[in-house]
Amino acid sequence: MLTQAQVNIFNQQGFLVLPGAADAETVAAIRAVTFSHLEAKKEPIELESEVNYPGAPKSVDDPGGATARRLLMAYERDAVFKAWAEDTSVTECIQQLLGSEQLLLTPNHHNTVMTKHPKYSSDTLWHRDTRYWHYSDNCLINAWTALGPEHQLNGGMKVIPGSHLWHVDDEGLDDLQFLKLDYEGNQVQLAKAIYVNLNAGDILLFSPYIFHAADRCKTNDVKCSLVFTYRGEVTLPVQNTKSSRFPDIRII
Ligand SMILES: O=C(O)CCC(=O)C(=O)O
Repeated sequence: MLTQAQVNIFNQQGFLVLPGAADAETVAAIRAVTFSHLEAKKEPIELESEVNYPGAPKSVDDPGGATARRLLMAYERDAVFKAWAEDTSVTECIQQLLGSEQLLLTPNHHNTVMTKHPKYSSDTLWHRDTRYWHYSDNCLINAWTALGPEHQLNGGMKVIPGSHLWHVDDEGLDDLQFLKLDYEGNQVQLAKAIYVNLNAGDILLFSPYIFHAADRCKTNDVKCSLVFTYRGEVTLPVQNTKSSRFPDIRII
């Protein structure tokens, strides 16, 4: 279980790293399935060329156009991913942070192996995940397991600590609800951004309401991370939205 100090960090900063949460054997098993599914192009896959983010190939016919960005439906994809999503050493910590009786995993958001490939990956600009999510509140938690080192050069995660507690003016966001980089009112907050350096097996727990971003991969190795989203019983998906498309899965 987490210490009170860790709970306080999560509540104040909006994120918390659990170093070495997955052991080397677990990471190796998850990586083996990931690379075999990438090799086999096992659907469903989101391609870099589909997202239109800076750095991504413009179309599937361009060089690198078939590069995967995310292996979707990770929980359903393979028993190795499912087992990690259900591992109590992590899920009980998430339940503790949520202060909930139950813990549910949503197959509708993240539920993915996020990949960043050399040459053809993209920049994800500053956003809150909740921009296209529909819940009764924002008390969800993402669990991002690093399957290798993650840092500034290979597209590692950046966060703005404490930004899950801000109010942001509409003028501070562009049409896709990314933080405007040239908006005066965002400068003080953008200056607080940090990279979250991770090693294989570390977990980054973060509020989907925190502003986060990541650059493209500038190294020669594929970076990959397994990502799931959880909620407690009081946080309900709004019916007939993307967040209720598939029923949530009871974990605890
Ligand atoms: O690795 C990235 O590009 C960031 C991914 C991300 O923030 C997201 O999928 O919400």
